[in-house]
Amino acid sequence: MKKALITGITGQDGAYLSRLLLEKGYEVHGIVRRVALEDPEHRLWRIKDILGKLNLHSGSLESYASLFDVVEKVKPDECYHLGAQSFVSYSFEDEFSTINTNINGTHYILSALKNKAPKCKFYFAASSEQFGQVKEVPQKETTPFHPRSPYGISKVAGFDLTRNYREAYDLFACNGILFNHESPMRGYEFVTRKISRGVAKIKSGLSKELRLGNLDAKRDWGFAGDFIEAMYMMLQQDKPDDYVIATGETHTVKEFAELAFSHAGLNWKEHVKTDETLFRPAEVHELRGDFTKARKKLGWKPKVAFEELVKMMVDEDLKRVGSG
Ligand code: NAP
Ligand code: G4F
Repeated sequence: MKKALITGITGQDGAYLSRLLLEKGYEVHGIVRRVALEDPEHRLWRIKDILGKLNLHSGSLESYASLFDVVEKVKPDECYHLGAQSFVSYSFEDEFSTINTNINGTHYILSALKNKAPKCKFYFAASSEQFGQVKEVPQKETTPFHPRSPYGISKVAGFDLTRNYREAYDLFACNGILFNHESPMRGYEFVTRKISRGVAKIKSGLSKELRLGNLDAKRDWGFAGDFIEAMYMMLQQDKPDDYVIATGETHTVKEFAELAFSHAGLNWKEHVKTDETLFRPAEVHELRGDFTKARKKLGWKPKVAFEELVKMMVDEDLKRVGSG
């Protein structure tokens, strides 16, 4: 039985990926923070129903020793490094901890694998945020990086560390440059979930307005369930490589909000208020990915389209707040 180790197993992608790997017959191990084991009801909610099938180990991305111990104990065949401080906005508020966790965490796990499981295949959760002030539209694997946030900078460093471990130590290390991907399991602070949850609360009378920042930002939004399949596919190839994973379509935050509100029979203009305090010090204005390489080499393509994604998220939140 193959063994997979997932950092960030409690997050959106970790929750989808662990289900996929269990279905494929893997023994699935995950690294979680110690506090999560003490408060499973809240901190493990995304993997609550599969907890009995998972092997969880406590560890932190800030501690080399804790990661080293888990890698030594598990000796995984595949490692998916998804753990990170992933909220771009917060990375401006606490740039030092974001940079520390995201860069050192990636470095620690790579080094532990090199020492204790050098045959393990490694996936790094790189990001379209690395393109930042974009040099071309759409962005592909060869587009130069120009990150616009401490988060983006940390992901460029993780990307380079991953590539360097591949080139210097022959580690089977891949970068998945994933564009925004969403789902009903998305964290509440990200704009899509903030909108779908906001719509559900307004529809059920629990709230009247939704405060948002830059409505003109454009994102290439896909479905997390589709995107995690690409992670798995990258590690099943003969050679390690880097891939852009995206839908190729871009939409503004305003379009997302308009569709989400109208799906619930509401007019977004009556409820959405622009709040200048939610604007970022430096914005990434337009992301659109070209996934041609992934289509040709991995045979991957997205299945869920924008409209379906928005409706899925709103429907799920309406059910959760009890008005669906
Ligand atoms: P997420 O829901 O925010 O999950 C992040 C995970 O990292 C959580 O399990 C979190 O654990 C863990 N983590 C954070 N700090 C940690 C620390 N110090 N020690 C141990 N674990 C820590 O993110 P996601 O959306 O699933 O994304 C997965 C990865 O892909 C992230 O690296 C993200 O940056 C990257 N990415 C995401 C997207 C996207 O659109 N979703 C696009 C490109 C790249 P807790 O539950 O304990 O906080
Ligand atoms: O949903 P967001 O916070 O996602 P962002 O910044 O694009 O980052 C996400 O995708 C990256 C891949 O490109 C990942 F690497 C990263 O980990 C994360 O998953 O914001 C999307 C857009 C931004 O332009 C933001 O300025 O929405 C705009 N926005 C407008 N109002 C808002 C809001 N964002 C948030 N979070 N909250 C608002 O009220």
